[in-house]
Amino acid sequence: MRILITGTPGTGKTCIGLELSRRLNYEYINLNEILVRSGVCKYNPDIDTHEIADTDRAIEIIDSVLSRDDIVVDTLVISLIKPEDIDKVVVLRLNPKILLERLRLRGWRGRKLCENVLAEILDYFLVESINIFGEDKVIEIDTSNKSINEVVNEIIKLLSSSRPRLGAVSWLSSVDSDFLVKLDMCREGLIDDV
Ligand code: DAT
Repeated sequence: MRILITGTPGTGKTCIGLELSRRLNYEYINLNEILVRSGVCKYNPDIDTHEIADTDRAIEIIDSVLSRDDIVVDTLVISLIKPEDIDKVVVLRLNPKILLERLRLRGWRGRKLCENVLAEILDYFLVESINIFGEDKVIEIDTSNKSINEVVNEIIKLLSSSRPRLGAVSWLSSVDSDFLVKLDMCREGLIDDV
């Protein structure tokens, strides 16, 4: 089986992907790292992020990575992946307030920090995953206040179920509007922090 693990930065893709691959005896592949190391990305200092600059070469690399079987692929780059190459997509979710603190611990500030927390609130990776792979393949997991082992147990249980698992969270209805406004102002550069 080829499993994709995705979600906003800081939701636990690397930790959970590594543990999931160990438990399933699958190979763990960090696709973001492979793409950055292969030189197809360009660093954008304005948003302090690597962006894909050579799309054709990136697709070639992704195709070659996905020619293997029994893999857990950790990635933020889902738009270049062919849906037929993936069996299941695990989308990790995390309470935005916990995510904010985790990303702060990483040293993220200002626009980059707020943009990512807003992406989590607005279900960005969930919506993208459903659009690209179809809801039958998507498993959405709320990781908030759960250990890595608890999350991995939940994923393994859901992988063997034929039913999709969506609607795990609804951050937009639970965050207060003040917080949302501040995040948006920070993303726009109007304030330095939330
Ligand atoms: P990602 O790969 O999505 O950016 P990560 O795996 O690097 O995320 O995890 C980000 C940080 O959060 C890292 O310090 C480990 C911690 N973490 C991950 N999953 C966790 C969990 N379920 N409980 C507590 N901390 C967790």
